[in-house]
Amino acid sequence: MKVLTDVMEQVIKRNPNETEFHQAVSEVLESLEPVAEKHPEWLKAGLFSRIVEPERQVCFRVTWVDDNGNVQVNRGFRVQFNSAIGPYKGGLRFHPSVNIGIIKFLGFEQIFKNSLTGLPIGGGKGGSDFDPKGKSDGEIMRFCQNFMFELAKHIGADTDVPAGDIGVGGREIGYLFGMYKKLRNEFTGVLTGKGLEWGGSLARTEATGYGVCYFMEEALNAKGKSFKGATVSVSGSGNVAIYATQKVHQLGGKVVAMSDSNGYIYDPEGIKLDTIKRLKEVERQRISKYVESHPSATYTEGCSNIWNVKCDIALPCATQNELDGEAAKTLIANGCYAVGEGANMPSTPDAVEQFIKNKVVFGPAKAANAGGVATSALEMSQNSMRYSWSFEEVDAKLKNIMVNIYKGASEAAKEYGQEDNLVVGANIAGFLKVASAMYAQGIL
Ligand code: NDP
Ligand code: 2IT
Repeated sequence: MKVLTDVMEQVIKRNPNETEFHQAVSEVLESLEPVAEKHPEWLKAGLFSRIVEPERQVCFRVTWVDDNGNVQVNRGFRVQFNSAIGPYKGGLRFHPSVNIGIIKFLGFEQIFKNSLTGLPIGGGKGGSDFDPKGKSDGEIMRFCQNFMFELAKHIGADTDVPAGDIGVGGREIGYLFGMYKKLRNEFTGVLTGKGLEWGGSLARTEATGYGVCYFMEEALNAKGKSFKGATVSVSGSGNVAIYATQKVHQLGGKVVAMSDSNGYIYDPEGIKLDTIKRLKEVERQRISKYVESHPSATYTEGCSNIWNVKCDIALPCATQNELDGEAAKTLIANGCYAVGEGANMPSTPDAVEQFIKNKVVFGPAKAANAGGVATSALEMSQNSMRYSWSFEEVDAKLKNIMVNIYKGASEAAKEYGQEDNLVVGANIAGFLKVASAMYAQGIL
């Protein structure tokens, strides 16, 4: 459709070199063709050109002093993409690869993901090109404090509520929260993923990984399949990968491969998660160390080779574009029949095409990994009530949300003539609510 092609051209022209952002927008706009045809009033209201432009983006200098007394300079970002259905909500990523294009792709995806949860949260994302690897606790703390010094001017419990993402976990959220509280002299739910003693929600740590499995179990059940007895590969070994692996094991599957950015381990007897948790959550070590205590396992250099391992179900839980068309073909040739995206946009467009064409049960990131942010929204509710729910209560709500996301995406896919295509279904279902809200609120 000409209007959507024009929007895409404008996005490329206006945001040169932001390839990940182009990729994310292009996929969504393609899915929205039938919606645009059905809603001429949205076209007239310029809704499609508006939704691809962030409401606000801030970029700032973060200066800090390392343990050797050297001054270090990093760049901080917060993109406040869309607030039609609630305060901006989305994680902070600390990784040397971070730039404005990456934060914008993540923020854009977040709009639709957050809408799919059914909870009142808008879309945003932030982060820094700061590399936490090899830094002391003191360096991490000083960086977080200086980052928050600036970020505090732009966020708030009813304005914008950041959380974790790659390189930002409980430790970082603690330092960020402490500094926000000191600067504002107020104790509010301005961040999620907080510690349990100071406003955090039970099950938030587990939520993204568990949610991916709840979503995929529902999608698999619809095809007469399940995790029970399945062999599973999970890329990454961070927050999402660890708790996805835990839930796969609880559901009766066996995870045989995990990775980090250096390489992957293969343990045909099933990965021993206690070892991974010790190495990654406590010692902050490389995954190669796993083989030292598990002789049944092997380590292979190069993280993308994990997709050569034969598996029934693949859960990419590391980072964007980690699974390309060739890897998708290899997985399919080896009998893989389901893929659930724990990471944001881990499959390249070629890979997604392979999965859809070959009828692989494919859970796209926006839908499959929405459990993390959904539970963040539950943390916000608990903070507002000054009350907390039990683990079982939060977990039950999370499961219910994931089942509903599956239903919403699969129904939208069917309604728009693309049965079983959850990519199209999730994009449409996520978009409809935000679009109606933007339309109702006028030309802004
Ligand atoms: P963590 O920092 O806890 O873990 C990230 C993992 O991915 C690590 O194993 C890391 O390896 C690996 N990784 C990171 N970057 C790369 C890279 N460029 N190449 C290869 N491997 C890489 O992050 P999370 O587990 O929180 O996040 C993982 C993914 O899930 C991200 O895409 C994130 O956006 C997404 N996500 C996270 C949510 C959350 O609640 N945390 C919610 C929804 C999505 P290494 O240690 O070697 O760097
Ligand atoms: O990508 C994501 O959804 C997250 N990193 C979690 C965001 C959140 O606000 O919990």
